[in-house]
Amino acid sequence: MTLYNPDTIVAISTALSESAISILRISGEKSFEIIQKIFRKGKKLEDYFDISKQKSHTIHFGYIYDGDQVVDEVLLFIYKKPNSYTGEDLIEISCHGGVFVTRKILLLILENGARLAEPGEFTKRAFLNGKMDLAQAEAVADLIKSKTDLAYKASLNQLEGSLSNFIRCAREELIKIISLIELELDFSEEDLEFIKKKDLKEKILELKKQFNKLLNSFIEGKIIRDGLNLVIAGKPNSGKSSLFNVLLSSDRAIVSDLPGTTRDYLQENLIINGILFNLIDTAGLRFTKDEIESEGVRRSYEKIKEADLILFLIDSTESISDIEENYNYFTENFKVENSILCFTKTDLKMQISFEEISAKKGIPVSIYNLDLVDNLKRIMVEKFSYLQISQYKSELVLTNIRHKKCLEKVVDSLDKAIDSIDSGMTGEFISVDLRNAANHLGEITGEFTNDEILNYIFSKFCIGK
Ligand SMILES: Nc1nc2c(ncn2[C@@H]2O[C@H](COP(=O)(O)OP(=O)(O)O)[C@@H](O)[C@H]2O)c(=O)[nH]1
Ligand SMILES: [Mg+2]
Repeated sequence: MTLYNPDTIVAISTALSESAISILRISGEKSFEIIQKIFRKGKKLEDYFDISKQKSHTIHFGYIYDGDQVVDEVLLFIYKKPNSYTGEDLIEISCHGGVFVTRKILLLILENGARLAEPGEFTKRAFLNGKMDLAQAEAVADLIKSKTDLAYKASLNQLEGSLSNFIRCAREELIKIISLIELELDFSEEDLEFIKKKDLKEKILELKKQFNKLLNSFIEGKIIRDGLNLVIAGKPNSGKSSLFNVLLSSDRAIVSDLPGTTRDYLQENLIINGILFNLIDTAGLRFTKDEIESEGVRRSYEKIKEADLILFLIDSTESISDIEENYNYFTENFKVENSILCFTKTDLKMQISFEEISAKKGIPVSIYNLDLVDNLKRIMVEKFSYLQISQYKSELVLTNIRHKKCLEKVVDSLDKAIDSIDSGMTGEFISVDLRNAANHLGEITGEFTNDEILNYIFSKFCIGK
């Protein structure tokens, strides 16, 4: 395996746009040597400054040179191995912001012997040098991408090692059990029993319970990380696009009294009480001969299938028979747990009373009544009350699909071990299943890994991280 690449790598670590400062990062064996060639302490080329003689974690003012031309005034941050983010000799150059200057310095460093870093390559090196485990490295990517306080807290929690510690402890526990079984095998002729089969099974069941609890947190974790898909559905003209706009406080979707205006779906982010909603406005649900609109309707149904929460709208100004028909459609096709029934346009002449609306477990909504809109928002959050920040403290949640897949394999192996115990198999068989479980646990933290897994994980990072 050629996991470790000794090249010296460089990247711009800040966003490339007009900004006050930018930061370039360079890491690897030749970092000091390369920067030595283009950095001077003063305005004269002779103002030589020996980088390798400086202490780690020091900052130095100076100039970047291209030949005998000054390119920029910069600050140099020096980190000596192993005390850097990557564990290698590392320099950060803080230069004036803007695309042009930053690019020019990047080119100079490339010309002097570094190579452009791949996405996530700095963090990959941090992992390979034992600065963090794989679950923590993945948390770095999530932290950068987090859009809400909840997502930020969950990824920070993971970065600080909460998941890793849990996995490590569980794995140690498993290995302890395995060693008892294997010890017994060594003494098999003497017929010694180091652990009773009944106790063994109990210990495995206890571990399995903990893993299942973590697995069950995945849906919550996914919503914390990626947000909650909220689809607004209902017949054309029921007021979907209007509600979408009011919830977002913008005129994002086109509103019209012509049915069938929204032909595709629109998606925008909305954060309420720290919960991220991916709000989706759909084309109406109806049979239509218009080809484009019917494609829109098909996409509406697709979005409804993927939804975590559905706002189903019924126009309360429609005839009572239409309202009943709509209501029946709703009760036959939607589940109470993940939908909210809204009767819209209650500022107009309604064909259904407020009492009947609440008897149908619906809520009144009008885009011209902000109290009703706030009430809807409150109910949207309430549906997911278990996500409220006050309840989410340091409770461990699983947010990463890779971790979920590994844990499922762990539970599967534990089930096999239990089967082996129940059917009276010998210790050899039980220990093989338990070893598999321990290995799958190790995959989460990266104790067992390969190039393919690492490339997959780090390719999703941004360059410069
Ligand atoms: N008075 C009133 N009109 C509304 C309300 N919601 C929507 N409308 C009107 O109903 C028509 C259809 O709305 P639209 O949002 O385009 O419905 P969609 O087809 O479901 O997206 C438009 O003329 C809107 O102005 C409401 O709460 N009150
Ligand atoms: Mg619309």
